[in-house]
Amino acid sequence: TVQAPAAPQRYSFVVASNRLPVDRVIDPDGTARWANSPGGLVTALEPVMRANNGAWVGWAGQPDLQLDPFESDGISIVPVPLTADDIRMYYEGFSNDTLWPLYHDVISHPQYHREWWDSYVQVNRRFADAVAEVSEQGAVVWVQDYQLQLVPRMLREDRPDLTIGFFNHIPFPPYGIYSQLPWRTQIIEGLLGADVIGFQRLADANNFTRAVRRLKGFPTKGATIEVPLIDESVGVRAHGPIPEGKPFRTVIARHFPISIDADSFEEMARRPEIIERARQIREELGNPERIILGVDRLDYTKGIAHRLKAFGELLRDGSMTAGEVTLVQVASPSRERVEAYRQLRDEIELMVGRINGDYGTIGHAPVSYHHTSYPRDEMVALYLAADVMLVTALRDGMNLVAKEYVATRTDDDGVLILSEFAGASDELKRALLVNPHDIDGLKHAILRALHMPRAERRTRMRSLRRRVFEHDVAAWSSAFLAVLTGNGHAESLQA
Ligand code: GDG
Repeated sequence: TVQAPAAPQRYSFVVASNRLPVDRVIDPDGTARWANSPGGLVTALEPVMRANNGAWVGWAGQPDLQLDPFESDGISIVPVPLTADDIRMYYEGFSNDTLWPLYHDVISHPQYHREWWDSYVQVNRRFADAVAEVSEQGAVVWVQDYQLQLVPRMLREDRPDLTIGFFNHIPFPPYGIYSQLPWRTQIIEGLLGADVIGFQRLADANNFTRAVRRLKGFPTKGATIEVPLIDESVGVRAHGPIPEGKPFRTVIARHFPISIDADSFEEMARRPEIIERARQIREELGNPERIILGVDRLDYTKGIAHRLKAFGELLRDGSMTAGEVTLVQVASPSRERVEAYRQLRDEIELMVGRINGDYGTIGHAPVSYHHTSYPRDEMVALYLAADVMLVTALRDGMNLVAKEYVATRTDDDGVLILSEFAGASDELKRALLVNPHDIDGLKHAILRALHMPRAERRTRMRSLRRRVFEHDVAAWSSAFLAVLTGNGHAESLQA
């Protein structure tokens, strides 16, 4: 006898993101298991998931893996499979080589390929189907990020009963740039399927509403967009008569700056073994007077070359010497199969080699460069060891590294240099704000940070810490979900 497949379990709160918050790890004895990857998003959403019968829909990180839903550390996981071709065209192609550079002000040239777009549509459809299948009647769905921008509309068409939220973790570009995209209208229509569309900065939300006006002509008032109920292009079919006086649904597009689990960073920063490790790091570097730190995925948006240029020139000018100051740069491997990232790696490593070759001594390399991904403990020890944290992004949705550095500084010490092109600069106003394109300005800020008196460091760091602890990632998710359940027709979620 053939057994009918079990009916899928259904959930009242469903999060969808390209990547699941779990990693498949192989133990030494060869058995595979799942480990939760401890990102801020999971930490923030875990309590909401538990209180509301929640599930997470996404890709498990490996090609061609057909998996049934499972539980990992109390989180219900619904895997969506991707083939090797999907990964090449939807993920590495359209997401990371079209949308990523386009949304970051075309720092690198976006590639436009029609077969990548077709794959993006197909995979978004697969995600929408998976979400629809596991969402119970009237559920709240929260779709994450630029890989899944078509999912809100697809879901609204199939499941008008759902309340749908979307959050964009990266910038939304000005219309003059956005309008390059051959599929610009379809993406706007995809997003407008949501009840609430969240962005990092006010400027991102404004760029989006402007694109809506230009491409769809829908009226907008502040954060509110009026989407006509007779317009099927945004996934709305009027069921029954259209209410007189309100022939539209309202979509809210506004900013909800994301944050970190500040308490967990602070807790780690107080552990004696991590404090000891910070001391060791300084010693291993040869006890320089000052340590400057950069921590980034190796990405062209992060402005790593700009910071190396400024640092190299300061050594050349004699403003500091290799023995006095060390720049520790962690560049964690990222998107290594995308050509622009391979070129970037060569460019950065050439610069590091030049600086160390020109200004290093036998005992001191001015740049301590690490193309690797460290465990979280080591990252916190590095933050503690750093007198100056250098964040020089050319464009960045938020930049969590800046907030993590601040959260670990329980000693109210350390100086944050922060690019005004990172979303975090809207909040972290007492950092030394810089324009990373202005190399002289950047050099000036580095010198100012290196020589800043203790009293000024303390006042600035206290103010930064207040902001990060008051607006942590839990505050971010509850703010978003409150607006979402207020605008959709769902009951409010349990906190
Ligand atoms: C996107 C947006 C937005 C990095 N290297 C290691 C490591 N990391 C961790 C950091 C931080 C995270 O990765 C990076 O977050 P960022 O926010 O700095 O940047 P993106 O990866 O580009 O993130 C960004 C974010 O989404 C959230 O919305 O802020 O603007 O681009 O947490 O600590 N962690 C460990 N080892 C490493 O080597 N353990």
